Amino acid sequence: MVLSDNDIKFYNEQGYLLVEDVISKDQLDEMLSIVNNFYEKSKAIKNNDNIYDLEDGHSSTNPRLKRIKQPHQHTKFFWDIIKESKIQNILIDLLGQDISLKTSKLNTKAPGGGAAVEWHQDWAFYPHTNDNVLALGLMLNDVDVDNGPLMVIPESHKGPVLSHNNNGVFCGAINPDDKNFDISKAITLTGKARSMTIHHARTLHGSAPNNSDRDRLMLFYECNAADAWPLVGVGAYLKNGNPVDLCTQMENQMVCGKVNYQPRMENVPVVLPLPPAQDYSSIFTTQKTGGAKSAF
Ligand SMILES: O=C(O)CCC(=O)C(=O)O
Repeated sequence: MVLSDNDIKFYNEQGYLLVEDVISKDQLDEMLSIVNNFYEKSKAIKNNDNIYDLEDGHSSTNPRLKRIKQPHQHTKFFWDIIKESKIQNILIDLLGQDISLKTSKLNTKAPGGGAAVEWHQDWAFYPHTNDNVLALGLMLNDVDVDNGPLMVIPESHKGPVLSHNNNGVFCGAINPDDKNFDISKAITLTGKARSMTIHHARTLHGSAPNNSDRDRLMLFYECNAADAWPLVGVGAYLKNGNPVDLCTQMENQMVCGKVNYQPRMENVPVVLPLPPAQDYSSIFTTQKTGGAKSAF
């Protein structure tokens, strides 16, 4: 075990946790060098594609990125690091022995106003048969109050799933005026590079624009117990064109243990993320084209 009993109790009660020194300094250096290469390559890109979400003002001389999508699929290091650091054992402590990785994303939040992520519950994007589902946020640089840290509402994972719809479409964010949303309860998760946040899929969270002069590099891994099956595949999470491809995808995304074809059904609140917003290719475009009301 990597987490203490108190850590696990805290996570279960509060719906989030912060852990320090999750990867080594050498691993961080290696990651930053790979990230640097992504930035270099982005100089040739003019529009969002299957790797990059660009920030306003992006250019070949001043690369500004919102996100590098699914880095573990482009660079093996981002997959191997899960096993070669404390990450896998942290996941085992929280999710059990059979664990699947749904997706990864490096939210780079550019300096000088890089995009906010409006308040939401990941669960609203991908309800599962049970809620043994979480997201890890590994900090690749220091995250403080100025560069748009992740904020969470403690215990919100035990509360309702708030509406993430606007004008009849799934807009990927709650309405900040929702009576079940109390921003005064928000906790800000700051930390040194190599720290990692963990939040339950139903925990309300969001982050403000980055008004500092530094990026905010947080690498998110979204994982679930293998017996938690997604109910509706939001594009990036379930690409089941046919049953053979579905099984291959499920095998390929196992962090450890075995695929489980017997979903554990629990009495969890579910609203499907449908109908989709006009551009549902990422959370940023979903929130923008779905007309999400900003809390920031
Ligand atoms: O980058 C952040 O601060 C939050 C990311 C997030 O919640 C998401 O991408 O779903």
